Amino acid sequence: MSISPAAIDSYWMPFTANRDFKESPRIIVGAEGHYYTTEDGRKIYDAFSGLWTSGLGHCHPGIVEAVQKQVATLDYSLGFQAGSDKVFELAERVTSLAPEGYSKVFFTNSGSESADTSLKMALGYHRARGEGHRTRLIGREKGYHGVNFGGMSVGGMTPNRKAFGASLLPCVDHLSHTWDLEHNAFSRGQPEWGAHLAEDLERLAALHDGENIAAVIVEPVAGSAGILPPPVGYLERLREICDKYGILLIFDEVITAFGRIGEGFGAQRFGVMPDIINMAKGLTNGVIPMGAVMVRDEIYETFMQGPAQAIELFHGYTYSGHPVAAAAGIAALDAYVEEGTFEQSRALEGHFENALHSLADHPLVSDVRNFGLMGGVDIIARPGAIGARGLELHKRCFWEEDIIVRNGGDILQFSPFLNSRPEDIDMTVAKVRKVLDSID
Ligand code: PXG
Ligand code: PLP
Repeated sequence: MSISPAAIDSYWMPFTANRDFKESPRIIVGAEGHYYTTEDGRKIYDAFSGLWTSGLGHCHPGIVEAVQKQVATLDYSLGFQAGSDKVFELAERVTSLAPEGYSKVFFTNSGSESADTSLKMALGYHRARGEGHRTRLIGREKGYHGVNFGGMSVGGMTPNRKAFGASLLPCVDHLSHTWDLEHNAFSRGQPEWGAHLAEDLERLAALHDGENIAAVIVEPVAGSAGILPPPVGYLERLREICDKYGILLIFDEVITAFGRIGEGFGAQRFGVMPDIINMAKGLTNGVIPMGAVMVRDEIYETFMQGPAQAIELFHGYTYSGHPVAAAAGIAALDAYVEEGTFEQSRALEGHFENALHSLADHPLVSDVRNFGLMGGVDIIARPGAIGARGLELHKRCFWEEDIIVRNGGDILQFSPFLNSRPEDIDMTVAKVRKVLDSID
């Protein structure tokens, strides 16, 4: 059954070139394992594992069963002054994957909500400590923290900000990004050059006074901006400077948590412990929307003041801790442990890195970057038509090669399943090369 033109026309799609899409709609109607099914009955290999979401594969039987059971048992429960059994269980399971010292989790419905929640927690924490003057928030150029006003303001992707400039939060500043073709082109994993870029925080501390800064938020590996791994020593240095000035460090791990870089959290992979960790996506394997913010114990304890009947944090969402999402989360976390998913991911890294860097010799490729199972390949833009070649590549991969390859403008992004087979990664890269060879 095909979708009517009126239906296609009715939907305002997110982060999509709507008019271009509606000329040749790419409609997905089913999924199983590593494949989508399209409306015209084709099986499409998903080289982006959802939208960084579905590392275990689609329609994972354990998660499907847990969701089906939960929705028939407790479809919804209010989460304010009451809560479902499942959300408490999930909170404990999330903290059990975390390094020591993070024992409290707050639930949201997305990465964007996690970003805004974490910023509010940072401001509230300082106020509770009698340091309400710490109002400044620091993000980073090329950072992505979702699309709500807080996350957009600390974010550093120009197209996401420019139309809304006048309404961005005040009291925000940005560290410089770490991408540098002159020193770091075609780096494998973490670039050797660039730890000194963390000193930019010293500059901002001098400018605003470190005592006025509440928090610094960064992605351990920048994702949306095109996969920018941190230079060796960079995150360690950020942590040191934050400690020096009493600034909270927030890691936005919406992409990097749950095995994408071979550990439960990127903090563990890098051995750098932030004060707050944001997550979403892999928390439920993408099956039901859910995000979370996990904090160091001291942050939670600082809020636990005043009369016992008083609400400590005036923040929450109608769907915070939704029982069906929580059931999906528990089943996803079970699967990660039972199937050894993080270890599978780690074991695949070397193969993925070599496969991706095999594209480096292509005349249309200007940079290749990777860390864990995150990969970015820069395609040289068509003169005067930024993004056109990237979008055409995505479309031709879909129509001609039966594969989903995500483009962010002219950057191709790769997010293989955590349990991919090496030959599927080779197949992905071979198909991309084939399309690159024939694109103008
Ligand atoms: N923080 C980070 C680090 C993210 O990667 C968000 C926040 C926002 O999450 P929600 O759930 O509100 O979308 C993200 C989301 C891409 C791409 O192509 C990445 C994201 C979303 C859409 C596309 O890399 N990341
Ligand atoms: N707008 C209105 C009018 C509401 O009543 C609510 C929640 O009750 C919201 C927005 C916030 O919705 P949510 O809690 O789903 O984020």
